[in-house]
Amino acid sequence: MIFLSRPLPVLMLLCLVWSAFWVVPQVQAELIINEVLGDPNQDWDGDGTLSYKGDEWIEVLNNGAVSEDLSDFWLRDIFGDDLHLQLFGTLPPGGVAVFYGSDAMAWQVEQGLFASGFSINNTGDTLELLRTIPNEAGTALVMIHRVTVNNHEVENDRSSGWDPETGLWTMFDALNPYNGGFVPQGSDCLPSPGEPNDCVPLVPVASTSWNHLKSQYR
Ligand SMILES: [Ca+2]
Ligand SMILES: [Ca+2]
Ligand SMILES: [Ca+2]
Repeated sequence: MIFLSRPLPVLMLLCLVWSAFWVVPQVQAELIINEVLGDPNQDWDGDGTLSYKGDEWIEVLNNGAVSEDLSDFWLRDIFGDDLHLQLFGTLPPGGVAVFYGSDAMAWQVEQGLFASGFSINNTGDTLELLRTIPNEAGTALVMIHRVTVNNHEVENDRSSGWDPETGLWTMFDALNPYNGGFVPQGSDCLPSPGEPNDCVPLVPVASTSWNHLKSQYR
């Protein structure tokens, strides 16, 4: 695979082409950024340790009618020109896939880049999904979807994403409820990495009355 055998020149070329195309308007996206968690407070990637870089995650959704080869897609934030991750795998129509900061760090190391992960700023950030498009010069990178997360969305274990019921960008704050006045408001739903954004509430531990508790020990 050319990309792996000569990673840096190809990456540099893609960055150059990207910089030339940065004003290309957003096109109709079939793959979209579906959910983002930028301030992890638990081991979301399951590697046994909590990492402020490795446990960030970004989920994508295939809104189209055909399977997508995810290696044509890239993620980055708007601070700096670096691409943070070339996606991998395939995604059927309606499917979702989650990518962790640790995936980005592994890819960055493979490319000889600094392992910054997704670098989702905890005071808010804008994230972009790009697609490799063949053209006469070879390939170009086109930005196909962009989302912005605000300061109150990027707090411990809050995620935000598209509500499939309303089609609106919402916040999944069941692990860290938000009662402030900024939008999006909280939904009391759980983050759902790798799953559709259907609302799953936090189930409270079963409670009992004091009289019922006393009756158990008489
Ligand atoms: Ca982890
Ligand atoms: Ca962060
Ligand atoms: Ca989800």
